[in-house]
Order: sequence, then C-alpha cells, then structure tokens
Amino acid sequence: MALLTILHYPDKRLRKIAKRVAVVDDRIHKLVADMAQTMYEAPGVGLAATQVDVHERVVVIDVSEEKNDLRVLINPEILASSDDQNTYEEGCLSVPGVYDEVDRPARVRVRALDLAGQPYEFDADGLLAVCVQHEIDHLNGKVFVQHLSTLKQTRLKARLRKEQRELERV
Ligand code: GNR
Ligand code: NI
Repeated sequence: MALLTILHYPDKRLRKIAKRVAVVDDRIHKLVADMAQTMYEAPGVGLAATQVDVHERVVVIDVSEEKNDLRVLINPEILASSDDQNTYEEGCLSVPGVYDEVDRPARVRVRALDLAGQPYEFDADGLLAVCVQHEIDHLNGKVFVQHLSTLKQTRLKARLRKEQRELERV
C-alpha cells in the first residue's frame, strides 16, 4: 500500500473528467487499496481517484463511526434522485479548511461495480447520499465549491492566492 498525494483546488487537474474502468483488474485493486489508505490517513469519509490525479471512475467511501465499513464504487451512477433536497455543511480534502453549505437531493439510488467487477445497487441517505454525490462530482471534474455562488468562489480564490503568496514570502 502507498499513501497518495491529494491535489488541492484550484489545481486544473481536478477539472478533468474521469474515464470509465473497462476491467477491474489488479491495477484497480491496488489503486483502491492505496486510495483507502490515503482516505483513512487524511482522515476523510470519501475519496475520488481524480483527487489523487488518476482520471478513472473509482471512488472509496467510509461514513461509519468505527471506520470499518469501506465501500468501493467503480463506474458509479446515480439511477434516481429524490425530489426533496437537504443542506449539508460540506468539506473536501482538496479544499482544506473550507466548509460551506451545499443543497443536494436527500436520497439517491446508486449503481456501481464492486472489486469483483460485479454490478450492485443501493439506496443512500444522510451523509452517505451527500458523499456519493460529492465523489461523483469529482469524477466529473467538479469540486463542491462550484456549487457555491460566484461571489463566494471569487472570494475563496482570492483568499487562497493570498495564503499562497504569504507561504511563498517566508
Ligand atoms: O472527508 C470528507 N468529508 C465530507 C464532509 C461533508 C461532505 C462531503 C465530504 S467528502 C470529504 C472527503 C472528500 O473530499 N472527498 O472527495
Ligand atoms: Ni472532495
């Protein structure tokens, strides 16, 4: 296993659209193991391959309290979304220190492939529903801050540029 480097917003590579996985082979198994280790170490409740500069449709999620319920989603798809929305204070390992409210469908039905390459489906609500949608956004080149107002995004970029300048001054 290996710890992977997580890209930070506004890195352009976070905007790439990930390609579907054609075969779930040993290379994908190793990627999943490395992504899980990176997620647990961060720590985070989810990680998309895009965040570690691998542009393939692979996601790991663990929203359990005990961190013993790893979910692997290969080529994940939202089959259906509820009409009712929930607001959640989101954060992202690619935007450290930034938390803000995002509205999304409260419940989703999801289809994905498991590590054996077999399709499975599940219904998600609560944090799991938030996380699945947040991770699929990453695979589509979208970071949660892109759900915020243009004004908030502009202010955030200005703040991050200022912080970067201050880091470079020492
Ligand atoms: O660790 C994470 N926590 C989180 C909290 C609220 C909504 C979404 C998330 S996902 C995030 C990990 C991450 O950046 N995944 O892409
Ligand atoms: Ni994220």
